[in-house]
Amino acid sequence: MGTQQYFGGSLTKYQLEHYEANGYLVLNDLLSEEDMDLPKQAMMEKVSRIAEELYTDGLISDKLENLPFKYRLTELFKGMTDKEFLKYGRSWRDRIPGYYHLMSNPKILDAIESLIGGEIFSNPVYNVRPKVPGVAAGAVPWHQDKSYWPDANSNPVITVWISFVDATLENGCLHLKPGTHRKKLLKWHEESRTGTGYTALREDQLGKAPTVALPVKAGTAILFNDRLLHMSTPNQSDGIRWSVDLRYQPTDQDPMVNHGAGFLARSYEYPERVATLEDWLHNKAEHSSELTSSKD
Ligand SMILES: O=C(O)CCC(=O)C(=O)O
Repeated sequence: MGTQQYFGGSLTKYQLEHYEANGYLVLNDLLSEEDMDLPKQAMMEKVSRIAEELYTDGLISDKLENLPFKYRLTELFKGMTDKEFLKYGRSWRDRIPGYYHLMSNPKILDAIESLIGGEIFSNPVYNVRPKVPGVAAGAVPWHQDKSYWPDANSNPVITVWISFVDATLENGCLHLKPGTHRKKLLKWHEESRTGTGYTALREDQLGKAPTVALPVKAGTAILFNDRLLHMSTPNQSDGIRWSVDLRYQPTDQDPMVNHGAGFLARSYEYPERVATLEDWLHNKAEHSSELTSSKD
């Protein structure tokens, strides 16, 4: 492999030091309304697909097409149980073009480039999260992201959590424990109350690090290390707390194929291999042996 270009990218020295010391970094207003438009359309498309299915199944008589992004999904499930909601998953990972555009957004990749260099793989694990008021599965227990891929030889994996509405204390913003990224992977258990199977830690495993709550405006990104302890509280507002969490890692790490197909999001060495929307829609594996054999 040729020389990698490290520490291009958009983060300042101060931001890099903050990430290094605390294991996370808040990039206020990283994305504009325009950046969020296609991913938001993708979310709305998914909601429409769900509405169609509920309608066909006779569970609703009105698809509520005119309700806004922040409320429609809640109203569609009004009077139904968590179980009916969870049939569609606690978070979504569909191949809808707007998500590719989000994952390939240069503002996000520029920030990631500062942390891992310019050869960037978009990890297969990404979650679109409609945190709906009153649905217990919306609250996420304390955990380390690494607990979802304990055996993967991939380090670092950087989560980029992006708020698509203002995330507040009331609607269940992210909470984390600065500095805990230096912890080894803790022994977790599977949460059994909500039917989500979230990985979870016990209170007595969390240590003494203080908790920081991060209410942020829509379009803000929170980057964090995959060993950092974090959680989110229930949504006690009347609107949906929409967010998306993406993950990135260097290209020479385990692509975690058992989690799905990730994609090459940026490369200075092999720009012609960067996945197009069509590649992504077809789950084309950029790390296939055909491609990697010529790389050594
Ligand atoms: O969005 C949330 O509420 C939790 C997010 C989370 O746990 C994650 O991105 O790993």
